Amino acid sequence: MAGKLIIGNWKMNTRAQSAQSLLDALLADSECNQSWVGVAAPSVYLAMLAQRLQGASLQLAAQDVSGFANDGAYTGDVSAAMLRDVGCTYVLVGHSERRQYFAESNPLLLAKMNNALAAGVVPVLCVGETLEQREQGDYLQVIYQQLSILVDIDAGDYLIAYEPVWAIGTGKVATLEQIAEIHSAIKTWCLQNAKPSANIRVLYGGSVKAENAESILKTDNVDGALVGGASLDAGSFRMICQAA
Ligand code: G2H
Repeated sequence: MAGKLIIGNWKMNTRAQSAQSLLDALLADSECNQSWVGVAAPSVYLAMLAQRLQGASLQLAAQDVSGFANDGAYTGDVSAAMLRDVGCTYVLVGHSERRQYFAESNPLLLAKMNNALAAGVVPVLCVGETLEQREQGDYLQVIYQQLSILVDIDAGDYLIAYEPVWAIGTGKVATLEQIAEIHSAIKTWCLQNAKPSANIRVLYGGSVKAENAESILKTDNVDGALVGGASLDAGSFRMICQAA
């Protein structure tokens, strides 16, 4: 069933061989080889995987993009134009692991969003609170502060992913009430503050698995899922896609 978007985030996993095998398994599966399914692969493998995706419905995504120029002296960076060049449809921006380990903050993330939009790659802005922030009760303010960069985006099609940091790779999943509350709050905030207010889509991420995908995807205002660990197993990912 179309309508929900499922993006697998392989993070820093796979090797050339296993990435190709995993992609081949997804391509051979009609639940996964759909236009509303994507995989965010390590950047070093994107071009190789793009070759295999020719003529397929499955979409290619990147996990990060440069906030600098499209070309130039930025050693190690990969530009939005390069991602577009190899056929990426989506790029994750501001995943909590980037915020935590690479100190990515709003000004850089705004530049990344704008670069992706200008290159024709749809950015997926990831937001979410830590356990400490949730326990302190100010989690909505944390999320609004992360969303605030959207005020400076004039136009373009982007997605938002709500990923509570305490639920990422931990096996802890936010309750359906918690997910519904935050997704609704994000959409309300966007309608009131962001310019491209039409059709804001919010994905949920954080220990999404075959067992919980259906209930999460049926929750109000959940427009899809960003799937980490479970996307590395074709069988599990298939069941999540099936629930979409
Ligand atoms: C959150 C998610 C995918 P996991 O990072 O982005 O990972 O499903 O392993 O919690």
